[in-house]
Amino acid sequence: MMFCEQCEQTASGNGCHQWGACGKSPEINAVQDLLVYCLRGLASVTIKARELGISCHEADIFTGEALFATMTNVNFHRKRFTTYIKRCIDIRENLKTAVKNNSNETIEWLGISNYQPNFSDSLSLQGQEKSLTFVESETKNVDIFSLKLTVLYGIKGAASYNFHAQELGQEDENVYSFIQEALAAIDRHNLSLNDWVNLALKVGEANLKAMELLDKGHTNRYGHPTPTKVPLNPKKGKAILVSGHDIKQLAALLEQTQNKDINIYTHGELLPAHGYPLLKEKYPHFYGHYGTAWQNQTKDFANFPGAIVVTTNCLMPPHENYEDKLFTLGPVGYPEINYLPYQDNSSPDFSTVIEKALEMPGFTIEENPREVMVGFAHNTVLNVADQVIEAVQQGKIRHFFLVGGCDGAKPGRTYYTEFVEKVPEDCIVLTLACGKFRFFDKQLGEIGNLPRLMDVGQCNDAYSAIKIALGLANAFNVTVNELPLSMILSWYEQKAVAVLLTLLYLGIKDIRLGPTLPAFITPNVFKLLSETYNLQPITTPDQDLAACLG
Ligand code: FSO
Ligand code: SF4
Repeated sequence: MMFCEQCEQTASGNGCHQWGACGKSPEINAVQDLLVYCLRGLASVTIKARELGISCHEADIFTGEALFATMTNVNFHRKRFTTYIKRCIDIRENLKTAVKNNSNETIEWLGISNYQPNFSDSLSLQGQEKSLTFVESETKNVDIFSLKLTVLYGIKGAASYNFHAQELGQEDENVYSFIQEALAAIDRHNLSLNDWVNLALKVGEANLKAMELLDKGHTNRYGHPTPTKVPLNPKKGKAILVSGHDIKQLAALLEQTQNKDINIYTHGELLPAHGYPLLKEKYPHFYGHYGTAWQNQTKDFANFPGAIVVTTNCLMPPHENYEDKLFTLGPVGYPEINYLPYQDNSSPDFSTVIEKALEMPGFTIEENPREVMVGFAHNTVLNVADQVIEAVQQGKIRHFFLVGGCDGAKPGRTYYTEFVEKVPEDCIVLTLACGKFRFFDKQLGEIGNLPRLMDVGQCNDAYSAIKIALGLANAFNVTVNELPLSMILSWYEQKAVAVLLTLLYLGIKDIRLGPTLPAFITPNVFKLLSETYNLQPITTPDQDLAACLG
């Protein structure tokens, strides 16, 4: 028995109860739930410690990484969760001691903050019990439960972006403290439906800040993305494939593979990394892109003739025909799969990856050249804002569509391919995240000098799309909702939940969401969101296009 409905592929659209559609077993689900339970207990202690001016940095960073590890397709390794739970309790108890030493009052901690798992007994069983009690007690008010889950899943997404930002040296105390306040709120029973809606919108606000920090981390280190052609055809030679979202760890691998005659390829959400000029200039062996979105990895990874590193989600349970060349790092993990140790300077040690790549044949034949363009982030697009405005005023551009979000295996996701194919020729398509692989290599041509298909970046670069929308709204002297812009989004996991909450926090209306609505959103909560924001499910490409073009 298990309960999980945090992602779009949740079984039959109403929660995974026997086994995760993502491959997560009930045992792993239970230890993840136990970790989240312990993080909720740690959050209350951290809030008190922060009030007393005690440094909470260790708890802040740990909470982010631990939440990240519980997201869909990140970590399937029970031992890693045991370690996280032990560390969580240690950090909590150390903070309690610090609180005691810094306060004159005697503090009565809530039961959840005194909880002590029994490490000599099954943590899965203990997690299952906590999870069942939580679900049973919360389902008395299904709408509040729905919003509690929205907040929990949203902070998982925000925490993952914040984790990357912190790796790049960008931090904001307010984001950490909000994550802890939201975690602690899950155990509050005195909040109204309205309070929970407001808390969910605050998740969106915190996520906006986290994405902004991450954008700053990327652009400060690697420059602003510029339009860049990325080869899709492999070239002869030894090869390493890097998947996930972590550009810092990709950069560390590029550094460690210099002058080794190994070409580095991106996979999935790392495609936009080619747009960062300081990576391209410094590392000539940073070559091209291989494969498409995460759900195709069993085919892509099996066929890749070199070593493969997965830096974040979405990791699928590996097949035996490629597991020996697969490596994970950071919060990612799978039993028996190589996990990279970290060096003193906080970069992973990639020597085993390099050895594996050199042992393997690499690509032995050249293929005909194929390429895509990346690099249409906020700096690039807003630099040509004058051209965009002129084209709109002259009637050359009728409408902009942001067709972005996650990909996945459901057949209904062909909607997005069809939608882009049907977008009229006087309209521009902006895209981001892994959903773009449905149409990323389509030749949509140009309007004037502007490409009709522009890749804004990864899912966290929703920040860039927001900056572009705000920049254009400012230039046209209208609000974002008044721009000739429609957002057609696809979601899969908790980062997408965080991004959606950010858009709602910004008051963006008329978003179309698919391929299905989240199972954790009740009809009442959805009604509320549709009445306030006109959030609506996708229908058919023809019907939605006609409605957007009015
Ligand atoms: Fe995709 Fe996976 Fe980026 Fe997600 S690779 S589905 S929303 O993790 O984060 O877009
Ligand atoms: Fe099911 Fe998604 Fe949870 Fe996996 S993460 S168990 S697929 S709801």
